[in-house]
Amino acid sequence: MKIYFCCTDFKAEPWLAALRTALPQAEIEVWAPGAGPADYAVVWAPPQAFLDEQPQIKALFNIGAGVDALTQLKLPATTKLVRLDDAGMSVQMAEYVVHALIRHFREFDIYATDVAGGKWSFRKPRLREDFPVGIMGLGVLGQRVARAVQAFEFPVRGWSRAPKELHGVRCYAGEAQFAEFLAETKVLVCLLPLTEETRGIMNRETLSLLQPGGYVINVARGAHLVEEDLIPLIDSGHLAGAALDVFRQEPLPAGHPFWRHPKITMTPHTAARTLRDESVAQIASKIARLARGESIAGIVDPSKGY
Ligand code: NDP
Ligand code: OXD
Repeated sequence: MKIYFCCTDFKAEPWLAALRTALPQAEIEVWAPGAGPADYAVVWAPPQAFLDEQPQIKALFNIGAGVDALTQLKLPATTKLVRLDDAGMSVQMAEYVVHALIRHFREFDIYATDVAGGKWSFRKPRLREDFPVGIMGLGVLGQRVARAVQAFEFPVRGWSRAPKELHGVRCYAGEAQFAEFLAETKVLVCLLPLTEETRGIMNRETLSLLQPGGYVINVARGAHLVEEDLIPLIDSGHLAGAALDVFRQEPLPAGHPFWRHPKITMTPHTAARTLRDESVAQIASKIARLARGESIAGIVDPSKGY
C-alpha cells in the first residue's frame, strides 16, 4: 500500500515517522510532482496538481476537521474525502469557547485593566439567564461545546441543518428557524463548516437579530463573517464585542482594523490544534477499516460540502 503526505503548513518528518510506525506495512512518502500512483493520501490544502496527477487515489485523509480548502478544488470522481472527527480537537474547542464566554461574561478584561492601573473596584454581578449562548453548528465540535457551556449553567441554544434533539439545548434547524434562533441568542458561537450556504452567514442583517449587547465567538472560518460589518455593529453598541480565532485572510494583514479595536480579542487560528498522535491513530484505524470493507466516520458528502 502506498500513501503520500501532501500537507502545506505542516513539517513532514514527524508526521512521516508517526504514520510509518502506525502503518508499518505501508510505503509512505512526501508527494512530489511526477511521483507514481498511490492508494491513499494524508493532506492539508494540497495543490490542484496533486489531485490531477492522482485520480486513482481511494481516499484523501484531511488532517483537520474543516475541508473547505479541498472542496474548492476539483477532486477525482471516485476519491473519498475524509475529515478528522474530533481526534482531540473537541475538548480544545470547548476550552476555547468557555474561556472566551466567561472572560466576557465576568468582565475579566475590565478587571485586568483596573488591576494594571492599581484600581480595586467591583463590577455588578450579571445573570447568566441574560446571556443565552447560541451555537451555530451542532456537529462533533458544536455538541462538545454545548455540553461544556451547559456545565456553567448558561442557557444553550443550537442551530443545525437537520433537526436535532439534545438534552438541555433548545434546538433550531434550517433557514426557516434561523431568525428565531438568533433572536434567542446573546452570545453567538460559530462552529459551522464553510460551504456556499454558510459563507458570510454572520453579517449586518443576521447579527442585528442577536439580543442587544450580543457577543460573537467565531472559531470556524473567517469567511463566515462579513468582516466589514462587525466594527459598525460594535461601535453602535448593538454588539458588546467579539472573540475571533479565524479571519478571511490569515495571517491577519498588518493594518487590519481588528488589530486595534479594544472590544475585539483575537488568537491566530489556534482554537483547536491538530494533534499528530491522535490524528495518525484515527487515520490508521480508518485505513484498516476500509481495507476490511467496513464503514468509517467522517466521509464528506460532496452534495453538502462537509
Ligand atoms: P461537523 O461536520 O461535525 O458539524 C457541522 C455542523 O454544522 C453540523 O451540525 C451541521 O448540521 C451544521 N451545518 C452545516 N451546514 C449548515 C447549514 N447550511 N445550516 C445549518 N447548519 C449547518 O463539523 P465539526 O464540528 O467537526 O467542525 C466544524 C468546523 O469547525 C469545521 O468545519 C472547521 O471549519 C472548524 N474548525 C476550526 C478549528 C479552529 O482551530 N478554529 C479547528 C477545527 C475545526 P447537521 O448536523 O444537520 O448536518
Ligand atoms: C481544522 C482547523 O479545520 O484546524 O481542523 O481549522
